[in-house]
This record gives sequence, C-alpha cells and structure tokens, in this order.
Amino acid sequence: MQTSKLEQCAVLKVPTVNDARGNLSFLNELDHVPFAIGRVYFLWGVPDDSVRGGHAHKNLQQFLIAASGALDVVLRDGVTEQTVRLDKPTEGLLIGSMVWRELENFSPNTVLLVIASAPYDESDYLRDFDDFVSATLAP
Ligand code: T46
Repeated sequence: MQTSKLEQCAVLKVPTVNDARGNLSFLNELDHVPFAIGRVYFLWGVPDDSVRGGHAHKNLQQFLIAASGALDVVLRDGVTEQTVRLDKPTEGLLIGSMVWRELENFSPNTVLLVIASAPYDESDYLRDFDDFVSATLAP
C-alpha cells in the first residue's frame, strides 16, 4: 500500500537559545532543515480573513515557521486531511512534495517564514485540486 504523503509531514523543533537579552533561533541546512535550501521567503501583512495556498508541489519541500503570530495549515493528500496550528517560532512544519496545503486563520501581524528546497518555479505547482487528486492517486 502507498504511504500517505501526510506521514512525510512533521512538526520539528527549531533550536533556540534563550538568555536575558531575548531568544535566538537557528536552522542548519541538511540538519534542522532536512533538505538543501534553495530559497527563503516570508508572508506578512496577511488579513485575518485571508486564505492562502490552495495548491500542492510536484517536487518542492518546504519548512514553515510562524516567526510571529499564528495560523492554521490544512494538509490534504487526496484522502485524508490534517490541520496543524503554527503558533510558536520554536517549531516548524515540514511539508513534503505532493501535499495540498491551505493557510488560514492568520492572527494579526503574523509573519510566516518559509524555507524552500528550490527557487520559485510555477511549473512545480498543482493549483487545481482535481488534477492534484488524479496525480497523487495515480498508480
Ligand atoms: C506555499 C505557501 C506557503 C514569487 O514570485 N516568488 C516566490 O518565491 C513565491 C512563493 C511566489 N511568487 C509569486 C507568485 C504569485 O504571483 O507571488 C505571488 C503569490 O504566490 P502564491 O499565490 O503562490 O502565494 P501563496 O501564499 O498562496 O503560496 C505560497 C507559496 O507559493 C507556496 O509554495 O506553500 O506560500
């Protein structure tokens, strides 16, 4: 039986050093982020009624951290669905390829930091859910 793509998604700790001056969190490539880093981008100024995402990636892997604020990430593999609340900068969500994601319920002033395995490439996106289901369930 095919393994669910959702099992390849995981909430991982972001190593953090705390002292009286505040907190410092860091990520080492191929260690805390389990892939080679091709791009970093961040979402900010997101209205609280906004829904982002609504697509899957053929190959891209990503690691999402709510550096500030909070949001829900809804993950779907075409069969099952799981919602992960990101609300602390000390943990991040690893999303593998061929996982549909929707980002919603942003709290005010959320900054979502995204570390991606490759530069932006529109041809890597599946933006139609039926096409995604067909592709992911194909033998
Ligand atoms: C994802 C979620 C978490 C670029 O020019 N470069 C980039 O690196 C990215 C990510 C986007 N863009 C352009 C493409 C669109 O014209 O920015 C515009 C908005 O992109 P999109 O509608 O894909 O944004 P989101 O927030 O729905 O999705 C993004 C990522 O695209 C996606 O990979 O997983 O954030």
